[in-house]
Amino acid sequence: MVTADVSVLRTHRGRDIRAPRKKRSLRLKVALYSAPLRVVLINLSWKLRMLLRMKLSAAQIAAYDSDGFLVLEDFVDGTSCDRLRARAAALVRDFDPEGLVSIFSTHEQTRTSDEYFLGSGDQIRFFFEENAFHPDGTLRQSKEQSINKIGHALHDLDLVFDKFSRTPEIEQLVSDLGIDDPLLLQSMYIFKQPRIGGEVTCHHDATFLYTEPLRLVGLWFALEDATIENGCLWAISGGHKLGLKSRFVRAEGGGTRLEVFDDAPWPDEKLQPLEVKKGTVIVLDALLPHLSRENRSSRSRQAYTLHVIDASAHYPANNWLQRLADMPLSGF
Ligand SMILES: O=C(O)CCC(=O)C(=O)O
Repeated sequence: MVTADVSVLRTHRGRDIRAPRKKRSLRLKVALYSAPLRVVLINLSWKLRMLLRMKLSAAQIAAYDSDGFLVLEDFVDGTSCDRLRARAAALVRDFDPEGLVSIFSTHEQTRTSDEYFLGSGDQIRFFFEENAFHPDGTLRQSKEQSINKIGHALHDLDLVFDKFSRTPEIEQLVSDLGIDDPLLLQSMYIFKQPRIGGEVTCHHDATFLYTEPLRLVGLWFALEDATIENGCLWAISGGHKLGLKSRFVRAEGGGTRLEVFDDAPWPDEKLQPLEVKKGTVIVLDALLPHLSRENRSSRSRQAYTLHVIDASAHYPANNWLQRLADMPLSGF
């Protein structure tokens, strides 16, 4: 024990041997300081380890706070992107569209508020491009070329998507951005089909996925190069400081409604294109205004999005996206 070390030490012969005065005081100092020193050193090394493990630098976190988004190139390797694309293609191949006429479009929110859409929070469901159908309801082109997106619980129901979504890198990334107790809320596979890939109008994610307080991070993974021609994301840098404009909620009598808090138009002139390479992740603040334009090119622009919330925040019961009690949200 520390006290025995610095006081009287006895030999096996029972003779007192005291450390020379100078040496004893040094030992005393070490004893006095060793416990707190140890705590400080342990803390320092823990902080250092945390810092080293951090995905983001202080400058990147500052840029995210000021711009509302962050572009991280080469976040995912090409093979993982290809694996996800192959899995999405297989899901579409196995999907039978017979009788399904739910067409997702942010222009027509009443149409999207059908049961199929509202029940998709804990399912894997398929949503068609608005321009996919002839007036008689038949598909203009192949099923594979007509799907707008798949949502919204791919990360929980499909092993390949689960593996892509639950990596130490993503966990560390959202932790660096202050999500301490993460829950993977929503996943979407977005095809942005060649020639008919529809526009996603300007919005911020908090309109659709709201928490109190706002604790939501959106991750947009480019699975192919995204350019202006094939419909890359556009964002208003700093626009997350404009505040919450609206909420897309479940209406009391069924369906959905848009609760508007601020109907001022978005400052479109400030939109900037985010052209990125395959493997890049774009991190989006919950309030960042962003959009994507139509894809009139001959190339698709496939992307995967994942939205993570903090378990400490309240998730309102009137958010459009809900899950049944038998499939609660989980973390990494
Ligand atoms: O990928 C896109 O085209 C738009 C996606 C988007 O805006 C979103 O997921 O919030």
